[in-house]
Amino acid sequence: MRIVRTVAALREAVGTDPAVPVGLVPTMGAFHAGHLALFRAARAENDVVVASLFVNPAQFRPGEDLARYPRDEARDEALADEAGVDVLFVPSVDEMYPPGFQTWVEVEELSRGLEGAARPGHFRGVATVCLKLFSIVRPRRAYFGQKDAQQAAVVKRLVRDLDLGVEIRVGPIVREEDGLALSSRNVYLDPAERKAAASLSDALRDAARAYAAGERDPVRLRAVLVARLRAEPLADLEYAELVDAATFEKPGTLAVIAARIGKTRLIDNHDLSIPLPG
Ligand code: PAJ
Repeated sequence: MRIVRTVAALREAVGTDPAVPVGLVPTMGAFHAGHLALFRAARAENDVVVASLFVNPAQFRPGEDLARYPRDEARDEALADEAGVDVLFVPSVDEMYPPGFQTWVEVEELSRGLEGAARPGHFRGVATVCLKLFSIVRPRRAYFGQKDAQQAAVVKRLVRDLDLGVEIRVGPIVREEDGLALSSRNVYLDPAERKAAASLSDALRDAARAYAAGERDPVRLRAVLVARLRAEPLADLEYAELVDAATFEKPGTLAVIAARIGKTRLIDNHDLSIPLPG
């Protein structure tokens, strides 16, 4: 695996032959099994696999965890190499946002609700860095996780609206044994919080069971989600909604949740028309 830190070195390592399919997995590092599953999916479908490791300051709000976001490049390099990544792109902030940088892309409606409302400017940062990565790497396919469902919807819309010609693949959510969705931020949880964090997937499982039992009223399905989260004293519910998976408009069967466990903000989601095992 090659490690490159500049746009020029990346272009040189990847080449520009349109006949060679390139798969890109954008990441912020602190790899876990969710990231590794995306690397493997890219490996299976492309001749060249590029992963980017860039903690993108533009998608963090002041007061969020940019400064303390977990970073361990040596560990990430070993894991990426093992999972079949050919080129790991690790640019500096200056390489991605050189002095005078002032061009931003915004996916307007999809960025407004839920995560966009809780984190204003977040999806503008995500869309801009993804557009930059697509234009630097020129991948045939790019891989994202369903864990960040609204992000995946924003990126799909970006590609469609700007005719970027990148095939967006979305991998399933990889979960811990108790259902907690893997996240780089789970390391912030102390043991009691870690236990309480399972309440997010518990709530999604309860609602999927209610759906399987015939419940279709979005108000009552939402009440099932809320009840389970309110029953966990360490969980502070931010939102729980049922939305359409493509438009993120209400109503739909995609249940999306955000909650704080102590100081840590977690998100999860699940399509209620599919049972959630556990
Ligand atoms: P990051 O949080 O590092 O996630 C990188 C990719 O891994 C995202 O597409 C995310 O949805 C996926 N992922 C995270 N946890 C997962 C899980 N438990 N199961 C499956 N996939 C999972 O998301 C970002 O970085 C950034 O916003 C980025 C797209 C790189 C732009 O900066």
